[in-house]
Amino acid sequence: MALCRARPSLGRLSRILNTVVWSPPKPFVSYCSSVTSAKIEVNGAHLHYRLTGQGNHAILLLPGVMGSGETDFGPQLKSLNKELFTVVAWDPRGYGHSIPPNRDYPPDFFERDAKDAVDLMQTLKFKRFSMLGWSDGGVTALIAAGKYPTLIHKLIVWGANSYVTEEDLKLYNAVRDTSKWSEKMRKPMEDIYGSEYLAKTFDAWVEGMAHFSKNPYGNICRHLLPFIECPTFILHGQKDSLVPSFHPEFLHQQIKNSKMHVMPEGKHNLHLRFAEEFNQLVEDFLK
Ligand code: TYC
Ligand code: MN
Repeated sequence: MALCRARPSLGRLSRILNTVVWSPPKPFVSYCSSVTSAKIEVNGAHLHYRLTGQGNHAILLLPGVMGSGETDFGPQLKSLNKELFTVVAWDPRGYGHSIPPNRDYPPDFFERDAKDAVDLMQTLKFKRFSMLGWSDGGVTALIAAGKYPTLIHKLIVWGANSYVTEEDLKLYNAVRDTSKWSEKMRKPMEDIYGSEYLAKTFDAWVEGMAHFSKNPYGNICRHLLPFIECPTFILHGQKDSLVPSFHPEFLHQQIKNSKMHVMPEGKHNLHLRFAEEFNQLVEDFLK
């Protein structure tokens, strides 16, 4: 892991002050706080990721639908403890800077993301790691933890679901038309994708989710939950209007080694809106 040379002394003023006021010796090296950005080939796709920190505990951050490291995890890349953790935030294939390929939604798209995510971390030589998955990224993380239990240290999910109900379908269809999204939601996404890719891809996502509702019990990954072995922390925003609370409750009931925490003022984006509180909860759980 790269180390940065400590900055040269501040110069005359500090030398003068140092002769008067004792200050502790400065270490020769200090840790970089910068975030690096790179691409690496995994399963035939050139996956983009951001990386920061130099701790022994590796964490993968998994964004939501159409999400990427920079759009979804700014406060986590900035503020999670860099001496304890090495933080990787990936852009799943077809999202963020991991284009091409263009995104598609075959029936196994979450499994494909889960394999890509795990293979990315293996390629980067993080043998065993924890995962923080938001929303669709939470679904991916649940699948990865259920299918590759020996590789996953700890798991945190929020805004995730393991099946699709009629109520969920109504919620998806209500936001299907991206031209009707609020400026605040649409603008950052359009800047990355352009309006056409955003509209087409999000529509295909809704279609993909609708397919799950035809499975028994609307299954996405319910069958994998009993195979999750790692300590799991399920967070939920009481005011999340996109994900009804029966989803986190079901996860809590099905994942044996899980605990759940509800943030009363939290909405779907609780890790951005209440970043400090969220990061603290995460660090306490991972330590
Ligand atoms: N799962 C989406 C995500 O990954 C969020 C979402 C949930 C969107 C429900 C619409 O009705 C919806 N961010
Ligand atoms: Mn990115």
